[in-house]
Order: sequence, then C-alpha cells, then structure tokens
Amino acid sequence: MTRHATTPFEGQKPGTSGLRKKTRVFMQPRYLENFVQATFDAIGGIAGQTLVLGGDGRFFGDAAARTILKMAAANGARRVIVGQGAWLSTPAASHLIRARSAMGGIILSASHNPGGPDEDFGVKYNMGNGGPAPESVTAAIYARTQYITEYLCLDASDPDLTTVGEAQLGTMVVEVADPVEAYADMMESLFDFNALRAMFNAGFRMRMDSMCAITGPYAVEIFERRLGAPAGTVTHATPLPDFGGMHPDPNPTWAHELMAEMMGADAPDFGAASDGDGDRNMVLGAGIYVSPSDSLAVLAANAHLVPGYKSGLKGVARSMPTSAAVDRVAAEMGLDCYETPTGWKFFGNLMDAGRVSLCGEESFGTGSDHVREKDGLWAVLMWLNILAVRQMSVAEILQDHWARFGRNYYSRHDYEALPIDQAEAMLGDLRTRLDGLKGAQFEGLSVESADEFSYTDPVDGSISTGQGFRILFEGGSRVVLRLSGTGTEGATLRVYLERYAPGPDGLEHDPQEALAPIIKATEAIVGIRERTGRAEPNVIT
Ligand code: VG1
Ligand code: CO
Repeated sequence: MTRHATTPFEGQKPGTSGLRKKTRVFMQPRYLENFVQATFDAIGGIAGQTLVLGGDGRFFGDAAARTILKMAAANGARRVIVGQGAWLSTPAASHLIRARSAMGGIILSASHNPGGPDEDFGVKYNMGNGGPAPESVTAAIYARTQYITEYLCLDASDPDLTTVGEAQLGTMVVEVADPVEAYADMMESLFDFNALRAMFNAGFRMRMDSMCAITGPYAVEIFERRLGAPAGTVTHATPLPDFGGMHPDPNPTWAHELMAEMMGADAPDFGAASDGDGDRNMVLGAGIYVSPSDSLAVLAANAHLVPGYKSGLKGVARSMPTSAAVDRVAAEMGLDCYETPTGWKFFGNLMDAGRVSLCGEESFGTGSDHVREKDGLWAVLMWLNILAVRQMSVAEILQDHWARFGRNYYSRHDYEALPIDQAEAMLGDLRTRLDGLKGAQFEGLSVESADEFSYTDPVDGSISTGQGFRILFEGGSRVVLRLSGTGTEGATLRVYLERYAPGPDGLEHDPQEALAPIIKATEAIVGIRERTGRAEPNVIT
C-alpha cells in the first residue's frame, strides 16, 4: 500500500446527486482519488466494512472502478461487491446495499448527462439505507476535499471485473456480482409476472428504449426473458461508453425516436425510456404522453392493484416543483402527503420512518420504499401491472383519472447554459421583490403569495433553505423557479408551470396552450427573455 501525497482540488463540491464534472476533469491525476479518499474519510473510514460499487457503463467508469477498488483495499475495507463490468444501475446498487447490509456504496454516473471523454462523469456516495448521502455528509466530504493531503492506494495489478466470482485484493475480497439478477428477482417479488406474461402472450405490444445506457441488460432480462415480450422489444439495449451519442435523458426532446414511434401510426400499446443510470422513466401510451406528475398520481391511485402494494400505501411524497396531482389522490384516499425539496435524498428519511411508500419528482423520477432511489424499470412495471389488471389503455386510464380528480396541466421550461452571473442576478432580483408581488396583477393574473421554499425535515428536523421560488396565482395556478444543481456548464434555469382544471372539461387542451397565461405572467414578473436574450427554452417537458 502506498500513501500518495496530494493537495486539495478546487470545485469538488457534490451537488443534488453527488459530484458531476466533465470526464476530463475527473481524469486529471489525483482528482478522482482525492474525492474518493475524502469520501472514505468523511464517513469515518471504511476499515472492516463492506461496500457496493458500480455505474452506468459510461466512459471512464471501469477504470475509475478499478482505482476505487485498490483504494478501498488500501483503506482496509473487508469486501467490495462490484457489478460485473463495473455495471450497476442506480436502483440496483441501492438494492444491493440494502440486501447485503453494506455500509454504503459508490455509484459512478452522471445520470442523464451525456457520456464520453468530452462529456460528463460523476461519483455519488449512497448510505447504508441505500439512499443518496444527506447534505450533512456531502458537506463533510466537500470540507475534507479542501484539506486532504494524502490518499491510500494498493500497489497491485488491476482487479478483473469481467468474470463473476470472488478474488482477493490485498486483504479485501472483490466480489464481482451479476448486476441484473438480484434486481430482477426483487421485481418478480413485487409484481404479478404471471399476469404480465399473459398480457404479452395475448399480443400486448411494448417498446422500451434503453438509450444505450444501463437499463438495457435489465430490461432484456425482465421484459424479453422473464415476461416473454418479443425479442427486440427493448431497443438501444447495449450500454455503450458514449451512449452511442445519445443523450440518455428520457423526456420528449431527447427520447425523440420513442416519441415518434409512440405518436405515429401503428404505435405499440405502451412505450417507455430510461436515463443513463436507470433511475428515471418516461412512459407513453399509443398517441399519448404521460407527464411525470400525472404518472405519480396515477400510480398512487392504483398501487393497491399491484401485489407488492396490495395492503395500501403508507403515505406519498413529491418534490415541491412536482404538480399537486398526487395531492388530490392523497386527499381522496386519506393518505399523508409530503412536499420535499428537489432530490431523492429527502424521501429516504420519510421512507425509513415508515411514513411514505411512494414518491416522485416532475423530472421523470418515481419510486417506492423497495429501494431508496427512484427506479425507472420499477415504474414501467407498475404501469404494466396496472394496465394488466384494469384492462384499459394508457389513454383511457388518464382520461378516467382526470375525470375523477381533475387535471393539473403541467410543463417545465429549461434554459440551459446561461451565464452563471446572469442567472444568479435574475433570481437575486426576484428574491428582493418577493414581498411586493403579493396582490399585484400580471397579465390579468393576480398573485396570491410568493416565497422561497425551505424545508424542515419532519423526521430529523434538519432545515434546507433556498429550495426554489414559488409564485402562487389565484385559482391554484403557480410557477416555480430554481437553478439546477446537476449541470456541468453554466447555470440551468428551470421554470415549472402548473394550472389546475377541475372536472372532466378541457381534456383535449394542449398543456402549453392551457399554461399560456401563466407563461406570460412569469415573463412579466421575471423577464427571462428580456434578461437572457433567449427567445425560448431549450427543453420543454
Ligand atoms: C435534477 C432534477 C431532480 C433530480 C436530480 C437528480 O436536478 O431536477 O428532480 O432529483 O436531477 O436526478 P436539478 O438540480 O438539475 O434540477 V438523476 O436522474 O441525475 O439522479
Ligand atoms: Co438518473
């Protein structure tokens, strides 16, 4: 084992989902090593511990995994369970941490950001509950990166990650595990695989777009092998280091091949896509897109039809920018409903305390207490199981849902790669004007309230401030604005728009049309176009 002298690097500050940087930044000498050693130090050392390790197959992932294994061995870990080929989807990693009672795990991914030598890489630490590290831990990691002087690494040849089995690395065991099997078994324990097999057998047609990212092998095993969907149901099924040039972000803009197929003639009954690390999902029916906020609400209203949730839900949670569609379901079904800041880590406390079993975000993330991460394929299986029980199409389920609960029109507008100063100044100005907005009229809409969201965790009492601006208009419409914490270039402004329409009327409306008054009022209040010179958002979901 060698102690390598090192010095702190600037900017090793983990955000919403770990540390994300350009791949070449991570590949600088000692950069990855500093961050990983800082992580080990910040969690109190890993001597005698078991860890889980894996990632989404992106460029530099396998090299990073081999380095981390040698560092874990030098730091005295007892065992590291690593996915074969350094592959593990984020939900599969979360499951392994829990199933094997590991101290925690390291996930190598920049999620939905593109991969490759000139794109993005990321490192994220998950805790023993299987969920992302809370702010107290990421702050401790960052603090440690600022005065680190050495890291430990074993002088050994690189461990082999291609073959399943155990090998010794110094005094540590490297356990190379099949990345798919345990996860697929868990899915089989939650869902009615017999009913799903029968549905595929009867000719149900599905398209799953894995976008050349990590869910490919999982989706082929589950849908094609275990459930009998025809070979080729899963497309872009092989994880590639650069995701085949795709941007593995499952939204209408980036999953455009799937969109075209699902909106075209002869569309399959059901379509889905997932992101780089497999925790996000987009679902569609023939000719119809399901907004993530609606998806969460539909899953909440129908979860009891799925074997794993047949005794009902403990409660539900959504991130603040997610629409209130699920709140309406919770109110009618008598469930507790929590509103948390953006990012999955806030849900973990609620799930560990047994307060919620289903949660979701507007950013195509849905999940339950089966793991402590959002889970793309789980959400797809929830939908399939509900379709199999209700014997209705996706469009019929949505129509039925809106007729019963009303419809929360919803859209998110993203302005990417803005100059950081400009974006911060724009929201800084808004902050100083919040108090004066109340009661004022903009484009015919009057503001009911305006504030900046802060959250007190009901379980541990921790407080998170500055979690986004909320402007509520009369009649239950609102706009939320916040800056992304996961980008690697400039600042990304996210504008979340919502308008509630009670009852079954207006179902034929396009969300952008339905939201037009709120879009106009937002421009009048914030002046996004005027201040950034951007005529329109880069991405609309
Ligand atoms: C985005 C999403 C957020 C999500 C986060 C991580 O964060 O908005 O809802 O939890 O990504 O998802 P931000 O700060 O860029 O808005 V993933 O799939 O990257 O783990
Ligand atoms: Co992700």
